[in-house]
Amino acid sequence: MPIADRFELKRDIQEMKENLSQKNVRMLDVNLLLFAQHADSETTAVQVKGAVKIPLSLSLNDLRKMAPFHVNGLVRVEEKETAKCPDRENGTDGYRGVLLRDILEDAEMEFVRKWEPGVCIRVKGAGNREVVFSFGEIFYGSAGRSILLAYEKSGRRIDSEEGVGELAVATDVRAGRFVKGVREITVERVEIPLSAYDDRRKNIVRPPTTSLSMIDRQTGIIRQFDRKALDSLPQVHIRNALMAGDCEGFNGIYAYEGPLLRSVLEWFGLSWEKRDYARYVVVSSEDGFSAVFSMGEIFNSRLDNNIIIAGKKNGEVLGAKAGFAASVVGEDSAGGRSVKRISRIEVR
Ligand SMILES: Nc1nc2c(c(=O)[nH]1)N[C@H]1C(S)=C(S)[C@@H](COP(=O)(O)O)O[C@H]1N2
Ligand SMILES: [Mo]
Repeated sequence: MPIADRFELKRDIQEMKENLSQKNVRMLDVNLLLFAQHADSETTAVQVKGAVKIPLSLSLNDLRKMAPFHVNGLVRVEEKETAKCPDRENGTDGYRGVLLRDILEDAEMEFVRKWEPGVCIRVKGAGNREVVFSFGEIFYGSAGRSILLAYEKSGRRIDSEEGVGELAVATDVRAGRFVKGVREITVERVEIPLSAYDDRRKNIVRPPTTSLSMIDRQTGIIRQFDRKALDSLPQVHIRNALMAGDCEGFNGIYAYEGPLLRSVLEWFGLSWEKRDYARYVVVSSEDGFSAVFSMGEIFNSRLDNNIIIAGKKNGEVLGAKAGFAASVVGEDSAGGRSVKRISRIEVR
């Protein structure tokens, strides 16, 4: 039912109620309310689209038929403007719904293997709210088991005029990526062509890198980042990064060392205060291999302490194959976002 018709229905209900005697109102109220809610859930749907094999249109009732997932006692903390603003709790609730990961699996992702780290997922909701998640945080990391499209909040069904349910991110620090009335889930990929497969076929060996370019697409600011800059930032150690993938198979478990991607962005001039959850960071190499990191996972996750731009592996500077810097994500279950010979870090 189109939104306009629904409002009409609600107005009709109001009129009928006004024409009835007080005695009968209560019972009718309940029945009409149930009818109106039913009409809402049947007609409002979330569209799952973009780079998927099976575009989906899911109503609240469709979601209820999918594998359920719940998070208890989730404390929502308000997103704040500046670091000086006090932190405010915005309620604690249990959420029941479907993992964003499971919805995407049902829709079947179009990009696979080496292509998938360059994928991101854009979620749009009521009031034109828009947030981005990286493929990696949903499918490689444990955050993927905390991002859900909820249809029930503390035992009560979530009804909305626009869109469906509420997107909750249990591992985020503040609720800046929570989205009410979810309308669209769109799978996108950065338009960087992948020549890594071609390279291998033609036996092309790319030279090691000695610096990389950092670019902010919005401001146009460009800066070169080199080993000296890398060494000047606080170093983070990742003890056990699993290097394995669909394409390369199991390579091993290694210790890496380098600054957080967050520190590198801060060096560049992009601080937490300038975060925008509709934006993301693309790390890429000359061979077109790339990985996406969402602004949320870099600046607003309790799991943020593990995305590094590594300069050392097992205590030694990286070899020629990895260049002077490679991205490493300690939390990821595969080496997909480990971009070797990084030549570019772009904020989109
Ligand atoms: N620049 C670049 N980095 C890359 C790749 C690539 O082709 N080019 N392959 C990725 C993939 S798919 C995997 S599984 C790992 C493989 O790491 P290994 O070569 O050390 O096994 O590196 C990743 N980093
Ligand atoms: Mo891979």
